[in-house]
Amino acid sequence: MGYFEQLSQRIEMKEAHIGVIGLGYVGLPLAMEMVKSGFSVCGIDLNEEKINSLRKGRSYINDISNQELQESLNTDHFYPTNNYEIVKELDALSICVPTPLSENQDPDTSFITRVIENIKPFMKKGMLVTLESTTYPGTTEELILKEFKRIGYEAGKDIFLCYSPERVDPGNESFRTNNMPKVMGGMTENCNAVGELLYSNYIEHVVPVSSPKVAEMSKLLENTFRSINIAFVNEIAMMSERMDIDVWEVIDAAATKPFGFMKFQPGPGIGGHCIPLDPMYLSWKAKGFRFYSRFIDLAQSINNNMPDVVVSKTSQALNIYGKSINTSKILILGMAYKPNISDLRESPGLYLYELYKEHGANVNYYDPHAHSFIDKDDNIVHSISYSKEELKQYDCMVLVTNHSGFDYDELANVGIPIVDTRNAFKNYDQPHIHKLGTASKVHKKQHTSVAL
Ligand code: SAJ
Repeated sequence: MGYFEQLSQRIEMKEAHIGVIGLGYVGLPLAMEMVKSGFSVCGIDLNEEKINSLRKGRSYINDISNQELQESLNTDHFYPTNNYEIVKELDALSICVPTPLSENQDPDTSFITRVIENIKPFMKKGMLVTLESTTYPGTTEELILKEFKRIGYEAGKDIFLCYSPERVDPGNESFRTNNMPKVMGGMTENCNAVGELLYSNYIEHVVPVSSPKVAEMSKLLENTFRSINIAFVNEIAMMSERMDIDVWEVIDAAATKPFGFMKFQPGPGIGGHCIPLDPMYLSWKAKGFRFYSRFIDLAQSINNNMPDVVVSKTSQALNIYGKSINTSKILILGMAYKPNISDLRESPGLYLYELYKEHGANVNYYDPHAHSFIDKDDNIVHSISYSKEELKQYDCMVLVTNHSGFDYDELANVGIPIVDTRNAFKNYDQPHIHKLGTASKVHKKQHTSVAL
């Protein structure tokens, strides 16, 4: 019996021992689904704090409760460790490590290459290895297959190699790891078959494609699509403001079209660990084929320029009251990169904080979820404690993240200028509220008087 048949049988009998490398917001939920489907799972992460926390039944991932984690530990089917030697006992590995950008905005695949170096000494023939980290087309072949060939393994014969992009959307109650369709691209048909055989035990819908490259490219298309459309609607917002049209009303009207349109909304820029980064992986790789994606680069420049657009809008709003950003007291409302979460990664609020400071403002922020951050001078900045009296001391408030927990009625009635980058104050049509994508009313009146 060949390795393919052996591994397939161990999977069918649920005797296969699976490893998940990287126990973050992707790896830990995946490991829990594997345990729930009856497999014995080893969670590998070099961060000892994470391993100790997991062993004590304490989850550090919002989507995994302590109870769910403890239930997995109680089954004796989940074993967290930071020791790669365990790979010798395993039949399959899923790699879920970060793929950030380097200082000069190039892909940083060092986490992937470090995993491959760590597992190579303990690999054995007949294993399935699946990479899940978002990355550029060609990564699985160039960084993993090449290394396996070096130790004499042939894909589809004595090693099975797939790419299956993660689609975890933290906090999304409707689409979780088990019911999110999962694209799977194997190096060979055998690789695809055994990858699909394993994953279909804990993922409801596995979508096989012809190669890892197709799977890698599909994930980047998903997120580059978002980045470009967000940039486009940001440009429409700036255009509408110039033309004295309310972009939010325009978008709501366009969104009544039941087909052929998808609603995106302007904002102060894009944050998170996916949308700002993933398109750069694609444009970087394409350049190696002498293909320069103007769409991706243009979208990146528009989105990355949105904090400057908001600063300019703030300057206009203060100017109406004879003030400038310099020496003004500015309060940023919401620092997390999207509503009702605490995640600050790449958040536009962080860039705005630094820009207002550079323009001489005295800046604070209030965010009920994100309690503090480290600014670019390595100072810890804490969210202010909130009170209506406290708000009156500010010259301007800037709504950056529309958390549902904000009291918009109270904020609107403080009476100081508000720059609203999310249409959070859509029900308030007062002149002191200056919405991104609409001309400032008081400003427009002055403009008309000049015309007379
Ligand atoms: N944003 C806008 N306007 C929009 C949509 C988003 O300015 O119309 C901004 C957000 O404020 C945020 C950034 O873009 O700062 C990213 O927002 P996002 O809604 O794309 O949220 P993410 O970063 O959590 O993206 C993830 C992605 N999921 C995966 O990669 C597995 C993305 O593919 C999902 O579409 C997205 O979640 C989602 O829909 O929630």
